[in-house]
Amino acid sequence: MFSKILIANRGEIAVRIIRALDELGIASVAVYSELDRDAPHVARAGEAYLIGPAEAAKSYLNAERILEVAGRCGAEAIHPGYGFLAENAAFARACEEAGIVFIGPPASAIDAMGSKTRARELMRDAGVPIVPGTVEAVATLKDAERIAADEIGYPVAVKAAGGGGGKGFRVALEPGELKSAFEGAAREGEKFFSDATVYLERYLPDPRHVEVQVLADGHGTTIHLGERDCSIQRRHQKLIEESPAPEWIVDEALRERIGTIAVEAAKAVDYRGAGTVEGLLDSETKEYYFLEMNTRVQVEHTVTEMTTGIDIVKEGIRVAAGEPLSVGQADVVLRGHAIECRINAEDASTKFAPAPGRIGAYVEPGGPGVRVDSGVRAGSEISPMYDPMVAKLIVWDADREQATARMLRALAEYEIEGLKTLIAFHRALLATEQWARGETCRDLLEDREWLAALAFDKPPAAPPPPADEGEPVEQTYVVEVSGRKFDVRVIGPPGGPGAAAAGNGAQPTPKRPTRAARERSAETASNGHDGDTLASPMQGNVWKVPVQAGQQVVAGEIVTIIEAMKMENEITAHKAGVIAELPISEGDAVRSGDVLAVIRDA
Ligand code: MV4
Repeated sequence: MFSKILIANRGEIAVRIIRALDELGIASVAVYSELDRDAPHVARAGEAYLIGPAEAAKSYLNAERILEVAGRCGAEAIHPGYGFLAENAAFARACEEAGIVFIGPPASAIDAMGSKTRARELMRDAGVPIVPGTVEAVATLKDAERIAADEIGYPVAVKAAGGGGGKGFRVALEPGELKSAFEGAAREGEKFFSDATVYLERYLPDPRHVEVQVLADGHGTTIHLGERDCSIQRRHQKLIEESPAPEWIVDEALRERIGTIAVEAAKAVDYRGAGTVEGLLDSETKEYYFLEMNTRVQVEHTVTEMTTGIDIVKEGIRVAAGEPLSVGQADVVLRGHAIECRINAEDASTKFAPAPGRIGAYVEPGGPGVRVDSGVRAGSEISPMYDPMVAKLIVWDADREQATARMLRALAEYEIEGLKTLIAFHRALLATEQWARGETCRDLLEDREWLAALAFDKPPAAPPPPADEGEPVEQTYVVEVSGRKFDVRVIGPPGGPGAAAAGNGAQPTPKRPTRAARERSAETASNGHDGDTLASPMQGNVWKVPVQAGQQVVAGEIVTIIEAMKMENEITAHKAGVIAELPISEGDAVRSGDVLAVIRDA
């Protein structure tokens, strides 16, 4: 077994991995960006090293720097978590060349599953059912038109070959829509994956997203841990996941069948470690189709851990160390029902717009059957630079109905001051008939009126400012010596440099936001637009501007799409009129409160 592992990640998953390492008696090494100096994953690890500025490209994606730190501190392996470098085959190879174990599958398996067309071809050859469509790239619109009309039939899905998780996914319900779907998917593929290649699938009307957790070791064992149902998603972002699927959707025989499909899929690419086979289930015909394989530990691995009692992160580490899995297929017994709610810093009432900010008071729920995997604490800043997920709330109970009641109770216990999160959305959704009936809730997630009722009636209270004067306190200063983090304790008067990181030994004092930040948040709170001016509700990058100055718009028409926190956010006209000013163009960086357009009455 390893004696020291570096975690190339941040937030809740870094903390989750460190917990596994603590239990296995393995030393942990955190890496962090300048923005994450005070982050829990840094405090929690045995050692921590600064790897660069806030931008992920210069820190958490900086493979060279991370490998250099691993070499310097003597880590024998790197755990990538999810996101960042987790599915980067070049990084897996670079680890191998540096003599450091990449905790994940072989680079060849990442490559095979990374290309969706290659994956479909491999799966078809292995006898794994794939969604009917092409296994080869479709080069031109003309080809697409012919194949859609003669071989697949409408509606068709156009997907980017480099895609996954819904990026570069467009639907053409009829021939007239194919051109824009084809071009849209290609453009998005180019933008996100530097690959404009697309392929076609039959579009299934209202399938369920059902995925299977697999584990494989280097001793010939590949097993599955049952399914997760992740059908509650919006714009391909999963919001709620459960394991198992509702019993009237997946019965024991179907579980056996899709479990076997998933094991076959993993074996076809010589898989190692923890992975997930994603698929679509037609709930009427019970037909199951392979969609893609995620070659990493996933956000929602937790619900499977709750129903199987198997620690998926630890099993992945064991396998990477060359050990056999600690369980065989016969040891996998599903018990009860688990549900996970993603607690994102988002505002469901404004189309799930990112809502970064600083957390004031913070109390996590507890009690029987409740698990919280979080990467924050009181005073933490949720930055627009990273993923908006602040925590995952997971519950377990004997069945789906009781697990739902327990989740509602836990959501009610959760206190997150100063930040807009999806807690209210989850409470509302889990109380619906649709959820109780196990529906995919796709209509509800787009229902403006239903979501509008979840609006925050007032800006959440700002965190209290720390006391400016008083008794001498013990303060912990974070000091970096040659990039390595040390905590230095100083007894003295409060205030002074580094005082923001001060604590009384346990709870850190929330930082007071800078004046500029307070002013910015006041602007956002005032709704973003007054009169003719449409102001940006968020910080991000202008991705598209489908309108032009001088053009007439109706209220609700898309004025621009801003990319922030990995999400595309449609910003719509707040009133009808003529666009008098349009001071933005594609690629611009905008801050919260910046003017996007001025719309005058026509
Ligand atoms: C599909 C589909 C229908 N037909 N593919 C792909 C990524 C995943 N996030 C959802 N994806 C879908 N792929 C074909 N050929 C419908 C979806 C889909 C979906 C599936 C199950 C449950 C909820 C969904 C929400 C949006 C899209």
